[in-house]
Amino acid sequence: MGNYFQEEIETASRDEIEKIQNEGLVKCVKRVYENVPYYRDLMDKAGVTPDDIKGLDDLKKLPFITKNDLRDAYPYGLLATPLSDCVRIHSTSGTTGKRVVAYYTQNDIDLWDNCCARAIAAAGGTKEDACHVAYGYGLFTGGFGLNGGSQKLGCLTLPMSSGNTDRQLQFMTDLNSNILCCTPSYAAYLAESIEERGLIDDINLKSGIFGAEAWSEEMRKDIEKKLNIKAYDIYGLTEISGPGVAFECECQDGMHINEDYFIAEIIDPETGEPLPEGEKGELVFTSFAKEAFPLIRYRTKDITYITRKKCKCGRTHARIHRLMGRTDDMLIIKGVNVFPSQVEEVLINHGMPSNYQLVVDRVNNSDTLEVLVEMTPDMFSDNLSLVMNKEKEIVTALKSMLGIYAKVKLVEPKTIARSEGKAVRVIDKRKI
Ligand code: DLL
Repeated sequence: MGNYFQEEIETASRDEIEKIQNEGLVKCVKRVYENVPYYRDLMDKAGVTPDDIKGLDDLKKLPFITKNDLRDAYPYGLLATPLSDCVRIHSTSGTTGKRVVAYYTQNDIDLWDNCCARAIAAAGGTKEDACHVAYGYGLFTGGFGLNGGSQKLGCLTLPMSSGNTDRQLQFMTDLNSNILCCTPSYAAYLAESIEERGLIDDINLKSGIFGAEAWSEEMRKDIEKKLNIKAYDIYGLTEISGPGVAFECECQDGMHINEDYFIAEIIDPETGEPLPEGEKGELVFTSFAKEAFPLIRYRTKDITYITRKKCKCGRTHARIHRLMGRTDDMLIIKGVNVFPSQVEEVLINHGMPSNYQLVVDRVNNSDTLEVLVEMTPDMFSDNLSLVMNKEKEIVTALKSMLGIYAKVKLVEPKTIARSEGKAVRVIDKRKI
C-alpha cells in the first residue's frame, strides 16, 4: 500500500470524485459569470448561461480559454476575487513576451501545497525526511510549490533553488537530503557531478521528483541508476497552480491528476471535440476549486492521454500518461518556457530583421541555446568589434526577455539554410 498525504480523498470512489467535480463546476461557473466580465463575455458569445451547466456532462458546452485570453486579460482581467484577497502571484512567459500572471489567495496556496504534499508522500516522503528543493524560486512555480508541499508534509525543507552545484552537494551530503526535487536535466547534471567527485557513498537520497520539462524513460533509468534512487515524474503549469496538478505514484505508470481540484479533458486539437479515454490529444483543465484565478477549460497545448484504469497504488484519481509533446512551438530550455517569437521580437527591436535560427542542445546534461542571426550585406562590413558589440547587446536583451543566457552569433548573409516551406526556426538537438 502506498504512502499518502490525504488517503481518504486520494482513494475516494469514482462517485465521490464526480460529486465533488459536479458541484465544484456548477459553483465555479456561476461565480466567474457573476464576477469576471471577461468570462461573462466569453460565455455570452458561446450562448451559454450558468443555468445550462448542471454538472460534468455539460462541460463541453462551455467555451475554451487559451493563453491568448490570459494575455488579453492581462493583468487583472481574469481575477475572480478582490485583489486584496490575494497573497501571491506567479508568472510565466506568454507567446509575445507579455507574461501570464496567476493569482493566489491563501486557500489557493493551501490547495496547491496539498497537491505537492501528495506528490512528495507518493514518492515515499514522510516527516522524517529532508526534502531538497532545487527548482528555481521566484516567479517560477517550481521552488515555492514543492517547498509548500514539503513543509505541509512536515519534511525538513531545504530551499536550495537551482544552480551553485557545490553548495547543493555540500548540503545534500552534510544534511542528508533524502528527496531531491528539480528538473530532470538538473538531476542528471547533479548525478554526473556526484559521480565525478566520487561522492555517491556520501549521498542519502532515496527518491527524486522531477518535472517542468519533458524527459524520457531512458533518462529516468539513467538518473535512477546513477543516484541510486527512484525517480518520479511531476506535472503542472502556472496557469492551473504550478507543480502537482498531476504526480506519479510508486507504480511509475502515469501521473494521478488531483481530481478533487481539477477536471481534466482530452480534446482533438483541431476540432476541439472531447476525445474518449485512452485517446491521445490536447490536455484541457478546469481548476474549479481555485478562488482567485479559476480557469474553465484551459487549453494547455500539452499532448497526452488519460486513463481511469485502476492503479495498483490504491489511488482512484485518473492518470495522464507521460507528456508526449506540445501542439505549439513552445520550447522548454533549462526549465524556462521559450517561444521563438520572443527571440524574434528582441532581434527586430535590435535592428536585426533578418533570418535567424535557434539551436537548442543538451551539453553535459544542461540545456544550451544558441541564436544564429544573419547580418544584412551592408551591416558592419568587416568591423569585428562592431559585430561583437552587437552580439553582446542581443545577449543582454535576450537574457532580460527570456531569463536565460543564450549565445548569439551573427553570421554571414544567406548562411542559414532556407527551407522550401515554413522557415525552420528551431533545431532541437536534445535527445530526450
Ligand atoms: O513547469 C510547473 C512545474 C514546476 C511542473 C516543477 C513540474 C515541476 P510552467 O513554467 O508554467 O510550469 O510550464 C508548464 O511545462 O505546460 C508542460 O509543457 C511543461 N511540463 C511541466 N511538467 C512537465 C512534465 C511548470 N512532467 C509547462 N513533463 C507545461 C513534460 C512538463 N512537460
